[in-house]
Amino acid sequence: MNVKINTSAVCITLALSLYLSTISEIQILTDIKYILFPKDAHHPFNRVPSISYSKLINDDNSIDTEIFDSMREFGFFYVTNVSNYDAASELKYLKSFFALPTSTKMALAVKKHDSRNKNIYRGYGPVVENSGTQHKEMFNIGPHEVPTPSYKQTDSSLDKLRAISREQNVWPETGDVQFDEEFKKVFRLGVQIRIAIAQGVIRSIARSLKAEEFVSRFTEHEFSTLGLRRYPVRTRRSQNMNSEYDNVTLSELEHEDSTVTILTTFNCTGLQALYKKKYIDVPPSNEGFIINIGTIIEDITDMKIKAVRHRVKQVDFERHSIPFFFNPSFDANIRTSISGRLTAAGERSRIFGEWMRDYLPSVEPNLLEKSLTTDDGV
Ligand SMILES: O=C(O)CCC(=O)C(=O)O
Repeated sequence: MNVKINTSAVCITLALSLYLSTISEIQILTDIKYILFPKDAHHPFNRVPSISYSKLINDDNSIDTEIFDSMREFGFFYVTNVSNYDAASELKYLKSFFALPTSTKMALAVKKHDSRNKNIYRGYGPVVENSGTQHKEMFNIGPHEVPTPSYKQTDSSLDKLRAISREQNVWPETGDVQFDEEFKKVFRLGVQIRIAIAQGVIRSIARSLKAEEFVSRFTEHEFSTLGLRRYPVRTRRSQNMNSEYDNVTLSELEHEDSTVTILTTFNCTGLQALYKKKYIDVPPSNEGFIINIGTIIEDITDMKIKAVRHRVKQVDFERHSIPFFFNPSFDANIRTSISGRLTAAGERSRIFGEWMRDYLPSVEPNLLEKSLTTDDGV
């Protein structure tokens, strides 16, 4: 690669950087950088901010404008310098999990994939061949370690689903006790770190919107899920794996999330986000996290921040990622926005649990048995 460096531009930038960093005028520096290095301007995501973890969880309101502006323009931002977080360790245990024998993984499969198992919502999902634009292996972990609340067949579908939202985790039993314990430790901590980040994000958005009530919609977050993902290299390609938007081959279909996502992509490329009608590569999260919101939150916040449309393009290496979907409480009001307007989700659902009862079957057919989604015949 032939890289040309403009030495005077480098010197001016360094000098300004030293001066400006002392007075925290980083945005001015960024703007000057685009004048000096026009190439950077072609990658708009270079302007997406990295927010310090400690400022976020300690409610330092100096970060609020940066978060809000980035959520409004790009629909995402980064959180970095996360104390107590070791992405390399998560990646190591994620890879070891997916390398386990199929029988060990299938013992943890959700009921949809093995009807002998009890777990319905959290657990293992094998790669489903010929699934078009979706091509991934999964293991889902939630925040609940105590037994799933019991329910009776005569309970309403909503009450049954309320119990499922608190489904107890299943964990691998490999015969190697040390591995099993470490695996649990790493990902239980991973869930806690991401919950703390998500709550910090919600509080920051609430401050920006002057809407303290917004925070109370997330007190329980029972349905939240950490998803370990492995995207294998495809051995075969066909037209139904290609995007209808621009014909790029995908391993995750274009979509918007629903609530709040704390995403780990390690050093893997492949994630793309829609910006000004074009899909653009999102720089990997490396040691930190990528934060975005989904359509329900966009609507509750009266469209003041954006649910970014994104996808994963097929890459020529085995890809790994860990999205954490942080959800409102099962009983949270999703019917009205902060300003009191009726939301799109609210036309059918009063509370988040009701919305999930309709949504899950549409994105994961057969995940929930019929008795969990309808009250017919009860
Ligand atoms: O793997 C990624 O980078 C993104 C995953 C994603 O968009 C999803 O699971 O909803």
